[in-house]
Amino acid sequence: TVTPRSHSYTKYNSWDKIQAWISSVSAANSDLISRQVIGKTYEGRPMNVLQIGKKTGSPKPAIFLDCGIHAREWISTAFCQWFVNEAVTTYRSDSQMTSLLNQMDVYVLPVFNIDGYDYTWKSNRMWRKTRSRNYGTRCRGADPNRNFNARWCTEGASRNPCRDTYCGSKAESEIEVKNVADFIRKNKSIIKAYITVHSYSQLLLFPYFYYQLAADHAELMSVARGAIRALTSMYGTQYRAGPGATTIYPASGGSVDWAYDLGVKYSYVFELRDTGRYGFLLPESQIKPTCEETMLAVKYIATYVQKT
Ligand code: ING
Ligand code: ZN
Repeated sequence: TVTPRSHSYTKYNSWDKIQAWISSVSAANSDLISRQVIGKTYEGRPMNVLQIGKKTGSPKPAIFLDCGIHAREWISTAFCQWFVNEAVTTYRSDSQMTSLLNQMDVYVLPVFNIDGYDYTWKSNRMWRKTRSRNYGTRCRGADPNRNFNARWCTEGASRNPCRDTYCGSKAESEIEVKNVADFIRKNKSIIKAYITVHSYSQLLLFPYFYYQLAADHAELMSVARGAIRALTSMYGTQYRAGPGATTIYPASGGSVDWAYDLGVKYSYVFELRDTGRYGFLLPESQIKPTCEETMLAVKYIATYVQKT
């Protein structure tokens, strides 16, 4: 078997189901997948990264893909599961996937903000942040995507722990952010691309989220345009591409700017479906088409990076 029979890729899955799936999909595909725990969340849940690729015995160039940095963006988390399943089921039959996984590894973090994700299932569907305690207030959590050390808390972020964009008490105050940053720092010589998946707005964004063009702006823009062309070819879904600050809004402390400044040149943010009709509450009927079209864009970027 290549994939656990009981898992549904066309439904949203609770953390318990995702955790069981992480174990079974790794065990059932041990030729392609290795898993490692990069640390625990604030509430003690293990953060698993799946390394997907042909095992060659020597380090390969890699892509880091994370989903679910924001708890309520359920389609993001669904996409990472879809990606892993596509990788293991189309390796050997799809020439692009085969070549990619022969030459590169994809490190997938299926749920970045596990505590928050679990909270959206059990208590508050619209929760965004982590679940850490803050000093002097009952308000919990910080925005993990304002907590990276990239012009930390200078714009598009709040110092108020009760706000959704609270930047935290200092950069990497959130243990989940520290775990991911440590992992990427440790592997920075092999990580060639960083892809982080959010919803919603149908955008493909890249550095910077502050008012400055990236040194690689022209190349990042042209790769983004190619990725969007691939995505749109499937169902006609319209996307826009551009640097974060001018395409969506300025923000500091985001993982994509941090990864880019660390030296990961191909750093991208997806904002998946839709454009606001359902927003974060995207119906399950849209999981399949959203993931299928997004796969084309992610594979386009991955193949570009592989050939560069
Ligand atoms: N959007 C992102 C947010 O954190 C973003 C946009 C991405 C900002 C990367 C900064 C860096 O606000 C959503 N929907 O969360
Ligand atoms: Zn988000």
